[in-house]
Amino acid sequence: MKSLESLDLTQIFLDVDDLGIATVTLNREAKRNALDAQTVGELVDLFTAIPQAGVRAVVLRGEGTHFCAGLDLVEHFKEDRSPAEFMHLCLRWHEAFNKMEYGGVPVIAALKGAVVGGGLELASSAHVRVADATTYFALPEGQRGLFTGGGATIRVADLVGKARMIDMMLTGRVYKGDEAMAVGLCQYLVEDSEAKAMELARAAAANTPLSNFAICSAISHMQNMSALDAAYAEAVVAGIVNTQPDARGRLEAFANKTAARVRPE
Ligand code: 1HE
Repeated sequence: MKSLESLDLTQIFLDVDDLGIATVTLNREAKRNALDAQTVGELVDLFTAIPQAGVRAVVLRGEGTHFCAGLDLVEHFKEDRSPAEFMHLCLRWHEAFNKMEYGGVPVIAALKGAVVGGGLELASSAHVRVADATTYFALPEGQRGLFTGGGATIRVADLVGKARMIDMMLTGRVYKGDEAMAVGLCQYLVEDSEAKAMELARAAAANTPLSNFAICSAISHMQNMSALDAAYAEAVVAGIVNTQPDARGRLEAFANKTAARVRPE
């Protein structure tokens, strides 16, 4: 297991603050943060290391005015890949995104500008998506002579449903603003997506790490199971999480009437 300090990151900038909140920045502004093979490899390394590095939550952002322009189309053109080569590249994308989604550490995506193609596949691997007025979502693969390869058929279809995803891919439909919220592409639409993402990361980081581990891995795993198996797995996970020593103080505070109550804002 590599520590965060020993990672050799050239396309991604990493900053971890005193609260253990990691800001992960796609750092290819000149290429609109398009995902080349090197960046995908760095995402694999980073999200392999994060779950055991004491990180409490992650804010994922892009440098510049766009979150991510998807697959590096110029690299893809120049490499002139064989089917097997591209299949193996897609498996690396899946490795990176699965480590994000199933890693047990909350990942909050701070979105702006283009969240397109593989950029939307990346965003849909985060646990929470925060958009601003500039953010727009699209799957332009159809127009480029391509198909999704980074998990959109699973995660984007989960967010918006099969029919909307097919429409986006066939017709190049672009979603933004209230409509993007309404179809489930983002959960927050705010003026400053980065500030809001950090606020949400701080809120998530205040939970016990074991609760967050369950929330940010078990729910995804359970979606892949039969209802019967998921119910069994839920009971097992709850057996571990709901009896954790870290929760005793929180439960005691509730029993003593000193804990905050759940109220609408
Ligand atoms: C890129 C990429 C890229 C920009 N690969 N280099 N994704 C797409 O189809 C989206 C393609 N990109 C765009 O539509 C636009 O670039 C943006 C809307 C994202 C931004 O527009 P803009 O006007 O701010 O920038 P630009 O002038 O188009 O691009 C600036 C530079 O970024 C330019 O490079 P330069 O060397 O000429 O300065 C662009 O070539 C470069 N650039 N986007 C490579 N995507 C696992 S399968 C996933 C399949 C997919 O993701 S398909 C969807 C691909």
